[in-house]
Amino acid sequence: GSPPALIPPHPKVPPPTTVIEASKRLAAWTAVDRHVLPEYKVIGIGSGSTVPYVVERIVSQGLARNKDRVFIPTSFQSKELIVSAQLLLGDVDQYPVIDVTIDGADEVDETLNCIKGGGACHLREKVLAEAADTFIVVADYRKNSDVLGKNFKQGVPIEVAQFAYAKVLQNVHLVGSPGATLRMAKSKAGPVVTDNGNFVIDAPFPEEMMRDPYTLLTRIKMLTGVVEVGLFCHMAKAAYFGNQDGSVTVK
Ligand code: ABF
Repeated sequence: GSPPALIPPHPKVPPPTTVIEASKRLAAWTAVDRHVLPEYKVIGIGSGSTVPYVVERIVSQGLARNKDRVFIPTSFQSKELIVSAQLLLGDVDQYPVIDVTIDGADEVDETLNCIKGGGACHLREKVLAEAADTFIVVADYRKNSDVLGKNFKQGVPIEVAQFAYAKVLQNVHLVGSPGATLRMAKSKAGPVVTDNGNFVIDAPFPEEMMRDPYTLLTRIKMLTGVVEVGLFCHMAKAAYFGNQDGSVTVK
């Protein structure tokens, strides 16, 4: 494809708190300005620490004022975000066709394949990405990569049915990730449980396998007990990365 374009600094983004926060905000604001069109009525809102800036820009652009415009969350966190910004909340079962979904990512490669699920929300995120006419990724510069797994080392997030986790773990080892582990809560009190009541396995794969994420995705998804894989292949239409110098890279 064509080389990533560099957009000049956004004229209206307020001064940064930290460089990373500023770069997240830059990406989010630029994506909202370009992709949340006034005629759009159904907007998917992703999860993670970049997405609050998406909502911030939606509000500051007055895009929340239209009472016909509904916002669909990808997680408990994004539902809270929508509600606290006083946006109209909807669900994907009411609105299975979404105009645009904007979401974060853990890493994005040269052809817009993504690792997602570091926040354990990738099942709903993928449903909303797929339901959207346009799926847009926003992130800071650390997520911009050439090969998945180079920056995000903890592995491919795999959501699994609780009772099946040990068998899936064994099979993920056989697929090529001997280092795969069940994700534990930070408190170490037990496994992380997703919004859907499932567990998450983190599976690092060798670079040669990560160079073909679609094949890897299909192999993992075939394993019985797997609910969804945090590899998003051929889904994103564009990705925006805020840079340290205040510019935005778009791929
Ligand atoms: C969600 O939040 C996830 O798919 C991904 O794990 C994470 C990215 O978060 P952040 O914007 O905080 O980097 O989008």
